[in-house]
Amino acid sequence: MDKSAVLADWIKPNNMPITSSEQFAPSNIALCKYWGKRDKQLNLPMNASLSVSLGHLGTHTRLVPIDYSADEIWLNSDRLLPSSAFCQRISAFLDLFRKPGTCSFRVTTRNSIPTAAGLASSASGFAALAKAVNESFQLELNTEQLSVLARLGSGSACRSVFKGFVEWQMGQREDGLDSHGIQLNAAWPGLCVGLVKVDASVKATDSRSGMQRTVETAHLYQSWPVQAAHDIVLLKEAIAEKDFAKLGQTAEHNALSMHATMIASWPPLVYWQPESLATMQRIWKLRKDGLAVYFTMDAGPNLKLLFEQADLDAVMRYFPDMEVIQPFGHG
Ligand code: 2P0
Repeated sequence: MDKSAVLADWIKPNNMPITSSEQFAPSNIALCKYWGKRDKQLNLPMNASLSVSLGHLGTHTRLVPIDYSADEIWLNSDRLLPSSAFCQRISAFLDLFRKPGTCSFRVTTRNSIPTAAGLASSASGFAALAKAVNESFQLELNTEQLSVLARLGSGSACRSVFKGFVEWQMGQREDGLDSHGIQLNAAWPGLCVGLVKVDASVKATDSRSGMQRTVETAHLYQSWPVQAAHDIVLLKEAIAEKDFAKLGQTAEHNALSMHATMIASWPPLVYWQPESLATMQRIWKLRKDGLAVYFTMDAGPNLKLLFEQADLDAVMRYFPDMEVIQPFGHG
């Protein structure tokens, strides 16, 4: 099934943008990762995932209908070449909603994520764009439908439509209408996410092709959906019980298990740099010495530390350059 068929009921005939729109969506960090698709067209996942949204850090997107024959796309004050991969992805997404040749847009995208943090922005970017399209075309979609829309742009974007803790339910339907984020009714004031930059350069293998290679070549991958399903249960228990050790341990174990499947791919996918491993070893030593700090990692060499506000000063002593985010505010 293709994306247009999924959206057929939501898009009116002779669809035209009515207004401009400016929208924001937060970045998110997965505590149980999305890795592997059962449908590449629709970004339908092999497993459910669970994330925390990063408050005011994310993407602001402004969508303005224009008279020119091509889209004009800006990223952090730079106008991008229409042939760039970024522009092509955005224009292809907009093509889902407009009749060919009927309208173009100026899309202005500004990331409030510190560029040095090494955080991916496609999740917040497509979530903000989905919200802007919804307003501009007056589609009047509810939040779960918006999450479906965002997923069609980038899988993890379906979680960035929401604040706080978000579960991406994998769903069963072929059209994916049941595969979207839902917000958990829970908050954790004082929870801290520390961004430890190891290397901010563009990674060699993007997530999209990395996860495809893992699914196709890693025998170890067979155990991944089973572990992820179990980890979601543990994380929800940890959140309900405010059991930080359980949360940190489950998130770290989940991230390392995902990386194990990547390493077991062929050709091997190793996103770590020597400094990534050195940082992990420091964290394990700090934990052995009694400091409750854990980490998670995505498809790159940087680490995201998890700890509570009571330990903020202690963790900062060991990682003075770290950027700290408190998704739920102070404890
Ligand atoms: C996650 N990642 O759950 C995982 C962990 C990377 C590692 O979601 O192909 O950019 O657009 O659906 O969403 C990155 O994957 O991939 C990702 P597409 P996406 O955060």
